[in-house]
Amino acid sequence: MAHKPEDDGEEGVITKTRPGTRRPPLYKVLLLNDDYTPMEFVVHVLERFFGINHVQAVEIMLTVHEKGVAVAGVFSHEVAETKVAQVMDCARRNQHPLQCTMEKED
Ligand code: TYC
Repeated sequence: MAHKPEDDGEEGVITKTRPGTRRPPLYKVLLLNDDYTPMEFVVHVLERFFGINHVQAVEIMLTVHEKGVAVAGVFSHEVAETKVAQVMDCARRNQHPLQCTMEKED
């Protein structure tokens, strides 16, 4: 299509982020360290409830073990709440003190 010299010819390309179009906030699901929960149990939880492969699950578990906390995943409020409940219920049923919380992303 013909266009003036100052026109870039990029017609119909939407670049504006519309004011008032807000994405829902995301929540980090965090695993906390403790001295008693077995490492293999934490790895199992990461695989089962977060769909994380074994190698990455070991990596995340070791990060929690060394740093005190790590992110298991980022989800909508409802999904994050479900993950926390599933982890806490599984830990309680197996009598491990593992703690899982959620935190709004900045
Ligand atoms: N610190 C625990 C141990 O030495 C292992 C552990 C890792 C516990 C991660 C909790 O979220 C956790 N057995």
